[in-house]
Amino acid sequence: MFESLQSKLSEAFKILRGKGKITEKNIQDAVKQVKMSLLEADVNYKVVKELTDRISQRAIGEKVIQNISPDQQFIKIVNDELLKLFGETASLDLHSRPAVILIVGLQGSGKTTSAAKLALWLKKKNGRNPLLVADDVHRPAAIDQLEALGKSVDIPVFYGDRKDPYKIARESLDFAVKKGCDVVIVDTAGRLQIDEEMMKEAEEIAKVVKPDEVLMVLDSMAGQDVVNAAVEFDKRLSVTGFIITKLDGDARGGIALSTKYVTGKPIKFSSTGEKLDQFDLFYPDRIVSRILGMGDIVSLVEKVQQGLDKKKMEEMEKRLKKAQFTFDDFLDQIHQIKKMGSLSSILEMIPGAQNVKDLKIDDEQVKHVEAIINSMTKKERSNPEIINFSRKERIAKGSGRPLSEVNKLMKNYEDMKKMLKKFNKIDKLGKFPFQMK
Ligand SMILES: Nc1nc2c(ncn2[C@@H]2O[C@H](COP(=O)(O)OP(=O)(O)O)[C@@H](O)[C@H]2O)c(=O)[nH]1
Ligand SMILES: [Mg+2]
Repeated sequence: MFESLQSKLSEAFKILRGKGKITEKNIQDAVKQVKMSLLEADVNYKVVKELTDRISQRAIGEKVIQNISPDQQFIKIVNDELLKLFGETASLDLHSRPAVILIVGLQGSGKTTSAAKLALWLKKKNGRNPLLVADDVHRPAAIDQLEALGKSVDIPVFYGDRKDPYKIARESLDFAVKKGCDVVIVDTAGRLQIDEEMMKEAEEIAKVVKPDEVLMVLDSMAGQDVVNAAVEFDKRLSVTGFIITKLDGDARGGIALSTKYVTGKPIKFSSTGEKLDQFDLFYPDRIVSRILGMGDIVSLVEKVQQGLDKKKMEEMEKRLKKAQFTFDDFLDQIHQIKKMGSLSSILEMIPGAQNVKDLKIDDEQVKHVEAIINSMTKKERSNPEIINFSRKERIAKGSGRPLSEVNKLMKNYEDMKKMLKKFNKIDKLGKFPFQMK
């Protein structure tokens, strides 16, 4: 799957390979190649625009990381942005008893096969007791097809009078209760194209069975108009998610990459073959790693990025031990803490830190603190004790913050320093409390 997209994207990465540094020009070239690759893979143009805008913004804005080459860094960015496009792995909401899943989609997309696969998946992975309902009465073979599939995995199939889709739907619910089935999967008829009659039928069936989930089946090998069909189905039937099929073939990627963005609804399952167990939840990270074929590089960059933060913390630790805590460190520390989450949760782990009041940090505050520190001279930052009243006044003016705020920051700094002195005493007895795990 996605071979052609993968090889085109690797051309984009090559543009940055061997380059000493990332410049705006070579990023633009690489992004342009990414754009072309995606368009050729039949990705919706809106998706392409959004995605490449984000990639180029990040690539231009991001600092070059030591030990990572520009193309590796770029690959990581593309990876992250593709992941964002899919969102989290989504599951099913099957709380009612029996829960009902309506399977809809165009003809040949893989509805009947997917219905059986999903039944097997729910049985095996979730311990559910499914009932399959053959509600495609337009193609006589469709009922037989589902019946055969059900038999092969020992799952009951209901088909009623084989004629009236609404009656079949209604009766299937009673049948499920009688049989002790806790989830009902209804296979419906599809057409080659969107068709009013088909839509009406699906709508009417939905009214009868009141589905918990409406899953539309999408053939990943189909053209882009399938995404438009998805929008239409969603409008009429309130789709809750998609099953993307035939990912074992040479799908171009367009359907997989466009669906979530265009419809706002997640891809929930992927089907990767004709065998009934070739079916699973849709895992965005696996798909992205297939699209990029760069799993190793992505994890390398991740490791280095984590390592960078760790190295910074270790340097900080050394300086703190020597009580060389400056305003530059202060700012750095705030940024690090912000990245890690809430300050209070970190402070809780530090003995004595409960005495430091009012250290809640929000973005606005960080900006103000940053402004104040930036208005200090280099000398002031590394020797805060020289900051007298007139210097404070100058700093307040320069940063556009009130004098009281400058005073408060000085006070916080003093508190933090005092706290560190305490730590250093503790350290003589045991471990330094800022130890990295
Ligand atoms: N290779 C492959 N074939 C599939 C997959 N899903 C369905 N098919 C095949 O696609 C064809 C149409 O499937 P079917 O379930 O009858 O589609 P329906 O018309 O939507 O019900 C059948 O030959 C299936 O075996 C898949 O994930 N991979
Ligand atoms: Mg079918």
